[in-house]
Amino acid sequence: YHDPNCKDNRVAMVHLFEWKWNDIAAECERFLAPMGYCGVQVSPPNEHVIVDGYPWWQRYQPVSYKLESRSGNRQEFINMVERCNNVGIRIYVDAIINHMSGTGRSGKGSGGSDFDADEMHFPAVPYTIADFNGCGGCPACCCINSWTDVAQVRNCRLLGLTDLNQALPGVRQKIAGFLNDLIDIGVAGFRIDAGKHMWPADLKAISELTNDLNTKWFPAGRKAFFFYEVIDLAQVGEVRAQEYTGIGKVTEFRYCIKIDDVAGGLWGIHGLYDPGWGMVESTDAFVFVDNHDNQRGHGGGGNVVTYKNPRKYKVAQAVTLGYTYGHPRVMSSYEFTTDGQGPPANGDGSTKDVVINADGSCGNGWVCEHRWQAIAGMASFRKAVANANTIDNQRTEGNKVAFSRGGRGFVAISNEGSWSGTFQTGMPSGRYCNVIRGCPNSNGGCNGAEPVTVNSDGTASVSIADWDNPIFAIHVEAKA
Ligand code: ARE
Ligand code: CA
Repeated sequence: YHDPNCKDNRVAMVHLFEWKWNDIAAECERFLAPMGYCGVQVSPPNEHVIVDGYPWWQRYQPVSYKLESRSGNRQEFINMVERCNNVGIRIYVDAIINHMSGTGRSGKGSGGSDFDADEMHFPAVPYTIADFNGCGGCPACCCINSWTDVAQVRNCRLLGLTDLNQALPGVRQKIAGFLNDLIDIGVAGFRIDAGKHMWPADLKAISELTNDLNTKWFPAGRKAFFFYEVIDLAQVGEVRAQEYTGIGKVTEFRYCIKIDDVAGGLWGIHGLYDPGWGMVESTDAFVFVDNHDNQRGHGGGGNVVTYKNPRKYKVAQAVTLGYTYGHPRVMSSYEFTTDGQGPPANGDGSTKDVVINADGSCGNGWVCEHRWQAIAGMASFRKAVANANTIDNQRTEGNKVAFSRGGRGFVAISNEGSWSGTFQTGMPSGRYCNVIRGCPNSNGGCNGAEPVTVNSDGTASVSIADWDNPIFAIHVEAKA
């Protein structure tokens, strides 16, 4: 359950937040596979409520486990999983299994199913009131109003969302049935939403009911990857991220705060992983610079760097993808000005297509951070160094840092203007492309910059001069 099931040495995951299945399928083939990404976290694929104005968060209120959502229908989902797996890109589903829709909602979901949340009536699963937690032991609102009362956090309603009782065998079976449908289609794993709000023993029982991965793309006997969304900011009395490390990896939200600091002051890179603050060990940590919640002030927001600050964001991503701590996910956003704003939409509320401009950037309001050359280049770097778990030749000078990764890659980042000189890269001699500028091209050169020569003693002359892209990175899989 800890293994992301990547193809070859691929590592980086990208969250294509609110993308449609057809667009994701195309992106796997045209960009993610060649750039060395491992996989995609997709938005919740199941039927959800429809809220006026179509905010993105309507998809976090399930109506059923039918694969009919704003991103597309079941057949489109199946096609995406096939096309992505066929080029070695994995699909991870954002699974909402803590709850169904919020109270006060009823009518029809995105797949046309009837529901009535106040009656806890979700006939398309089916769930009835008996499948939900009652309000015993909860505050009068039946909701969570203390984040440090563990039983309340797990048994009462998060944001007023009707709370399933995962201790019941029937509920476990239905959730596992949903996960197994996705596994059989070919997904590689799950982000378990609101993991903090479910008991680890119940989650363990559910994961043990899941099938092995589809042998069309995975070796026999492989299990799905599980990573749990648990916001642990080390408050006294809060649920601890470590409660989940036995059943999968766990989101490390303290990393978002750390990386924001480090990207501003690179001298702090030694403290990126801070066990004294209770951060989980590297092999258990699922890390990201920002996520779909905290980039807009939801879910433990504040003090995170986002696409709105591009230079610092690239530095943060370069450290995240270049360093060794945790399993990394890259956020891919759409432009927004208000927190609830949904994805770019047509007049009828349907999600706009992702269009790709001639220069490789995205149009129609999609930000596509994962396509920024600095970030995509570092995704390819992470693949090249995947089996080199050491940091060598680290050199920190003021607000600048350089290090190599076991002879497979070398990175230098400057946060204080240009930095040039002779560096020990630890790499085999040869001609390499600075992947922050561009990839190798078919003429034996590099796009965007001249090749870099590493001498037989491992030294190279390195120069960082572009204020907006203050990073230099070479690796053994991008030779000129
Ligand atoms: C919406 C409305 C609410 C309304 C509700 C029900 O905004 O006003 O009450 O619907 O009708 C997302 C949005 C929510 C949205 C919800 C359902 O963020 O705004 O509610 O969808 O549509 C806690 C949880 C953590 C959770 C965050 C948001 O622990 O699991 O809150 N994050 C996940 C997802 C979210 C999603 C949900 C869960 C629900 O990533 O996108 O919500 O499926 C401290 C605590 C944290 C706490 C945090 C809240 O830091 O330690 O535990 O996070 O505060 O700020
Ligand atoms: Ca719960």
